[in-house]
Amino acid sequence: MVSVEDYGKYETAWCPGCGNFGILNAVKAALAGAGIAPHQVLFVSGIGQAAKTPHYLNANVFNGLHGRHLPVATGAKLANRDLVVIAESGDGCTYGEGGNHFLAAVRRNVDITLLVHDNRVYGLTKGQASPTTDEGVVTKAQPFGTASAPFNPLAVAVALGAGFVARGYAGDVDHLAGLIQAAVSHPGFALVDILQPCVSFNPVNTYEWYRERVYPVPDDHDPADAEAAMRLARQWGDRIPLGVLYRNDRPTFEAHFPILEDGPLVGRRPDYEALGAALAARR
Ligand SMILES: Cc1ncc(C[n+]2csc(CCOP(=O)(O)OP(=O)(O)O)c2C)c(N)n1
Ligand code: SF4
Repeated sequence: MVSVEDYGKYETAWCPGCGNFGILNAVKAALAGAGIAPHQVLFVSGIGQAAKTPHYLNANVFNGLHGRHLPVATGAKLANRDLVVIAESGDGCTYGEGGNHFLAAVRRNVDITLLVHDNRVYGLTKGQASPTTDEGVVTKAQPFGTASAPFNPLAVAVALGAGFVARGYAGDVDHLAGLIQAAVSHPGFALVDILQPCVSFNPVNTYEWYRERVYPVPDDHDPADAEAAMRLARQWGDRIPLGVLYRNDRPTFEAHFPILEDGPLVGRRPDYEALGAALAARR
């Protein structure tokens, strides 16, 4: 049996009260609850406060460059599809620096889970506007208010036909753990965008602000209905829906490559003779 303790307990560099703590606890609860042991998981992150999360987990970890977690996670999954691959980073890292990789991952439908700690600011670099900061919000770097309209990751993911699209909240750990478990078990690309209060640099989207607005996706919502999902994805302001907004079962990226059918690439020995012959034929 796998327990939360198997995922370890480490000292963190986060501010007291940061929403990242709730997300870390939800990740551990989700994996332990699903019976997934630490050696079966690979976490891939970029740079930022959120991207430190895998440092605080006893599992396989690749901590790479800002915005480049999704290409690395894709490569790892293609090389070893026996691994549960979880890409985890902030909204800046994922939707800003890694924005094009996000679009490619959704379109490809690689069987990985993407957890985005969406605190709606660049936290590590002290609170500049990120792609999800609302227009007009004043930060130290945007003293006249953020000039761009916000990026809506859920609406974009639904529009591109992502396999699994959900929104969680760091302040509701049990609900979030359930969403993460569902995302990990989905066969295809699964996005969980997680509302995460940043108590140091986001004075707008606080725990209190979210508490007054979040509500569970209605029981009669059909996640196969893309139009209904899009309506929920675009809802923001007074009411913010939490839960699985959209899902479909389109084929994964991996399913397009017959070479992957014979098991993980990491478990196979290259045929050096055939490789040598192929190279020699090109001399
Ligand atoms: C290519 C590149 N650009 C910029 C930076 C500087 N940088 C490091 S962390 C960071 C902000 C991270 O914000 P986010 O991804 O939202 O995560 P958070 O810290 O809020 O969790 C930035 C801009 C960098 N390391 N590499
Ligand atoms: S700056 Fe914000 S995101 Fe970073 S640890 Fe502190 S509260 Fe969390």
